Amino acid sequence: MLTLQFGQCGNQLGYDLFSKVFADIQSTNTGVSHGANYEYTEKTVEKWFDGITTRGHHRARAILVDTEEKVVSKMYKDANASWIYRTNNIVCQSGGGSANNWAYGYGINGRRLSTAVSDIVRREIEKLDHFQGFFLLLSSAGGTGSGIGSRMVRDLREQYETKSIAAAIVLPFTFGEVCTQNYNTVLTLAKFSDTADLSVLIENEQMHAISTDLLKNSNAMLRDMNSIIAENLLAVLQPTSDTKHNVNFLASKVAAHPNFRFVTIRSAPHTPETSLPYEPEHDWNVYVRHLKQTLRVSKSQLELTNAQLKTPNPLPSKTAVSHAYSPCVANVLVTRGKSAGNDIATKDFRKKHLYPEWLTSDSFTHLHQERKFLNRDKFLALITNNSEIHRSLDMYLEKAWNSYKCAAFLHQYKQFGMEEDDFLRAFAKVENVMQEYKSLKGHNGS
Ligand SMILES: Nc1nc2c(ncn2[C@@H]2O[C@H](COP(=O)(O)OP(=O)(O)OP(=O)(O)O)[C@@H](O)[C@H]2O)c(=O)[nH]1
Ligand SMILES: [Mg+2]
Repeated sequence: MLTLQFGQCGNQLGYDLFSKVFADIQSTNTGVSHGANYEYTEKTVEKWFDGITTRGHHRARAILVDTEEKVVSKMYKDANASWIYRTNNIVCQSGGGSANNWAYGYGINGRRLSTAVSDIVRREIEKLDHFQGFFLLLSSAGGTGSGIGSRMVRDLREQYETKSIAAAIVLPFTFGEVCTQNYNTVLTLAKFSDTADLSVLIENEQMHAISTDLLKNSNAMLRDMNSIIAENLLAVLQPTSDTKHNVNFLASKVAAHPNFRFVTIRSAPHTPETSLPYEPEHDWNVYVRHLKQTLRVSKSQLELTNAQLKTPNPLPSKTAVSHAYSPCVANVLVTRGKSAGNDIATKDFRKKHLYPEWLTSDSFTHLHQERKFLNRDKFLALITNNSEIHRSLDMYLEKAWNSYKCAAFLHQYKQFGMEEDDFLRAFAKVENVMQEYKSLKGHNGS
């Protein structure tokens, strides 16, 4: 796999991701034989790294793209790291950033840097016997990650028609950040929904809430949120017992339909470091049931509960209330840790009512890895492609449209070559995707 990190968020998150990959292969409490751990480590290294330097550092197979030096320069100068980035893979022409402006990133900085990025991509792929696909990391709110990221996803699609492209896109906090973030988000989502095979959408607000509510971190910083994001992504991407497991395989399982390519990841358990020794040993099914609950739809605004922010309940609910679940196009459950083979019951995720009638292929996949993930006894991630995402899409659309109606900030985009038609096409694209998700119905019409 080849990872491309764009802008401040993409680069910071990428750094934390590679650090976690390394921590995972360094972890000692693996729960499996030496041989099985060796195989896991080999596969991990093959996926994320590209050889070892003469000083014994693993080299990340990654390309770093930014328009400000400060973030990337911090990363390759980290002398304590046990892994490093290849300095030749850094594309950074200091130009003071892209001013939180997608058009500036896409049209000006993207045009300036795209050939350099494409050259490195070609060089990296030529070195590989088996290329597993691209993995792009960026935020949708700024100008560089969103704009250059969008330009590169378009270019990669043109240059590598049959290769898989997956992305992790960080969505901004809904309040208190920059005013152009909603335009940038809509423009980014429009491009990725057309060109990437699979986009994992990550809500910063949700990550912040997990950090404060579940991990009891009263002063959650970006680094803390990145730690949760990186764990979620790795829980999905690290090797499992299925030998086909790679980006291409995941995309074919969870985002096979071209109208539904946005997914989210739910995971469990999340426990504060200090209470880990006292954490009760739940069996697998407590967590599986908990993850299923994260698919519940609240019936009214008043009943709004967010199962992702609760600790798993070891007892099944006794109340007779029948909950509605958001219709899903596909779900992939990844379980990591020791199991007795038949002690993970996944029938709840196979229930017909979760999936639309028109689906012909199998919409649920369970992947397992006996080796413990980051020293945890059990860790589960659900990668879900479901209707609930329409709420976030709708919110960004509405906010962007409200600004657009009064022509707010449009001149800043027109100045870099964007026209009203470009905006309208992006609005129409995302509106369409949002409506498709909103109108999904489960088997019995729920
Ligand atoms: N989760 C997370 N979000 C981040 C991080 N850094 C920035 N963000 C979010 O990303 C958005 C801002 O985008 P940046 O990535 O800083 O922007 P950029 O791509 O560098 O673009 P310009 O600075 O405009 O050139 C905001 O929504 C931030 O909350 C990070 O390390 N982690
Ligand atoms: Mg920046």
